[in-house]
Amino acid sequence: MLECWRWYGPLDYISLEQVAQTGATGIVTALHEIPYGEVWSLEAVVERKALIEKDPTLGLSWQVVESLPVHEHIKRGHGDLEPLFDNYRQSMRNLAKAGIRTVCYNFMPLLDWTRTDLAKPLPRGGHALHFSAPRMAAFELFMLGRKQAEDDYQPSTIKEARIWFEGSTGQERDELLASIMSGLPGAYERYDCQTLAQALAQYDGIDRNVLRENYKRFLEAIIPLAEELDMRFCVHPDDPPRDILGLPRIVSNAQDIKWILDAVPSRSNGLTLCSGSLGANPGNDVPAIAKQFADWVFFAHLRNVKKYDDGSFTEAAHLEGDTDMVALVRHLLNEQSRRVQEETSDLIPFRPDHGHALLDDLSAKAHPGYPLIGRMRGLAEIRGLIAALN
Ligand code: DNO
Repeated sequence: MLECWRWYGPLDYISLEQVAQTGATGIVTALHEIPYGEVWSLEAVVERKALIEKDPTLGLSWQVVESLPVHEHIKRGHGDLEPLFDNYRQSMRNLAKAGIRTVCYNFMPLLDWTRTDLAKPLPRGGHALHFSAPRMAAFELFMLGRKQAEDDYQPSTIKEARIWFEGSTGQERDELLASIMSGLPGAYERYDCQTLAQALAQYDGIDRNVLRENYKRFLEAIIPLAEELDMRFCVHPDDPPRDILGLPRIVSNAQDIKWILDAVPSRSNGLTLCSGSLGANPGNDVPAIAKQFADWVFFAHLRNVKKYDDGSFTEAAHLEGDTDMVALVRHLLNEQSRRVQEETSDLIPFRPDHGHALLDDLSAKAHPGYPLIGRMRGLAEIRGLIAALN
């Protein structure tokens, strides 16, 4: 498997020189500054690649695009989609021309990963990302005024939510909103309560079946070209893997994954195995999912979560938490050897996904969830695990 590192490009607080010292060699990045729906020009792609590969002593290369974002209109099936599909396909051609062939994307309506707390103190020091069901309920019910959210939470969670809300300061509510919004990377619209309510209203009438139709239309528009260009598209699971804010989520479990692979069967239509996203749903056995879909895993995000009964979860250290990381990595390594024997395929790229903020991370700037030292710890642990299993 190929050790990779997510780097946010020139927007990142972490330099390529620092990335090189973690030991990773593959860079996972995107042209985050380009608004959703616009073409990634060949010049811009080539320029970013040259920047990554500028200093050969660092030994870095751009291996995976994360993400080539899918415009909201495509997810909603709104308006004339052909120009958006054309732009997407043009970006694909430009990436392929530059030799970048693995592309991660997601099909989550409106939001990307969602947390309520970006700096939950850990018992022995350091911070983790955290999702609190009561805080999310407080946000939905009392800040956003989404009445139907009452059906999505246990009564005890709603009670806790009310207590928190009534005792919270304006600043705490602002922080909650900012945390919930911070999963959206790059050039995007960030919502406040009012604009989020408006954006949610645009999803009225879009249930999971409609969203699936829209997703299938997207796959049909891009996968034939991906085949032609020998590209691997790998959908990222929903995070958390369940409906949120009343929005349907359709990439949350094994049945969903199967539906996607069957919707447009192709060697170019595959999966980003994100253990942390899938692992937040108690119904998901992540190593079993990895085993079931092993030959469709084109990219892996490795991290762990600790779940609580009310639906809350905390990001755990990479080898701690509820997912058996040893079993999971074993399945991926088995698949890796199968590919090497049968297909002479490339190594499966993986990255340590997220990390705790530890030591000097606590005083350094980083994108939420993406500190230097915590992620390096995660990578080092997984590297050790791989060496032991090999
Ligand atoms: C979170 C990431 C996601 C991922 C996108 C892919 O840390 O794994 O934001 O990049 O969902 O489209």
